[in-house]
Amino acid sequence: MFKGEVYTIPKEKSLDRPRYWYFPGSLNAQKGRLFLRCCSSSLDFSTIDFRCIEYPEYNQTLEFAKICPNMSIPVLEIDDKIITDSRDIQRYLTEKYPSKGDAAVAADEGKTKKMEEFIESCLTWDEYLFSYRKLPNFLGASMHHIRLVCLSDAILDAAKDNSGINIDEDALLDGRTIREAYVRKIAQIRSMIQIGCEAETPELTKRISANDDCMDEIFRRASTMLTENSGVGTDCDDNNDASLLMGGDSTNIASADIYLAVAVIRMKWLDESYLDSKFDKYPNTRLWWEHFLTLPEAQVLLEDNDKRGTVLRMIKSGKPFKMLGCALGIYKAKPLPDDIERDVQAELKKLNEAYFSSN
Ligand SMILES: N[C@@H](CCC(=O)N[C@@H](CS)C(=O)NCC(=O)O)C(=O)O
Repeated sequence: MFKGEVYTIPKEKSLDRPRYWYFPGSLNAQKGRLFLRCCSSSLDFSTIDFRCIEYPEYNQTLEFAKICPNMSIPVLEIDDKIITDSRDIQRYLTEKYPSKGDAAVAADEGKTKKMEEFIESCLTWDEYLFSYRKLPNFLGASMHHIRLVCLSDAILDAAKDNSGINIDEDALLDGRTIREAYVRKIAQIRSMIQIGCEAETPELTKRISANDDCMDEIFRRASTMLTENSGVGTDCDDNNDASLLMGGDSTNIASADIYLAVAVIRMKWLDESYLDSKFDKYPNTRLWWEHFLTLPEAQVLLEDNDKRGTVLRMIKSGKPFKMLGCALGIYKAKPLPDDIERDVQAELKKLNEAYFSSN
């Protein structure tokens, strides 16, 4: 839903060390942290300025929209670039600071093609649909509620006469005006509420089932890659050498491993029996996962997915009060001016049509 971009900024405005905007619970941000963790030694992980934001509040502010017009995470500021999409982050890092695993893949045309195909198939999995349909409904709905409160506060503040901002003329990095960016974002969140939190319609049931087929295809491909690249047999009986998806040195993670790992840990969090059914069907993928977790680089993924840390972060950022406020109807988005509301409705209609016509 939030396809980002790569923006080039004047060299004199570029930072002297990379800055990474993220939140540990975000799957796309987890990917980015792992890409950075696995990069070549010319990019020292310990020198990166990691900005863990208050999510999903801070990313809706105009301050954040100025670096990422979609108001989504992750964002990587590096060299003379601002990169607002995890796929673009992966491509940039693979080109400029390749991990040992990705460098080995790049040296082999056949493997490069296979890895690209694998990543593309991972990207067709609708992580949002999976996650929000599994999350307790009150939790998903309140997170969206928080987004809508922050979005309307931000656009209403910017539209005030004394704000010094012209929402119809001041443009963001992608050329959209502030009004356009906020109208779209509010419509996106309303559409996400319908898709992820409201009663399941027959159309949604079809999407959920297609999404399951998609995950099955990802595991089938992963299993085949393990057999072809690593010699790990599909039934695990013949060879117990743990290995990685692209083969080669089994200590060198490649991007393909990262795409699969973030999806696996998301499934583990939300529906462990679902994950087990995939591991049971493709047993060598279970072996891959067990091996992946032993690698030092994988520890950032475990850190990001630490359950105790997540609960503490939620408490610290006042989420329980906001959720209670949502339930009692006292924490709610301020109404939008008529013209903005009309634009949001029109955009919402377009988004829903596009979502249900694509498959
Ligand atoms: N295509 C983008 C998607 C990024 C995305 O959807 N990020 C989510 C968090 S996982 C987000 O920031 N959503 C907007 C919000 O929560 O307001 C990417 O891969 O980086």
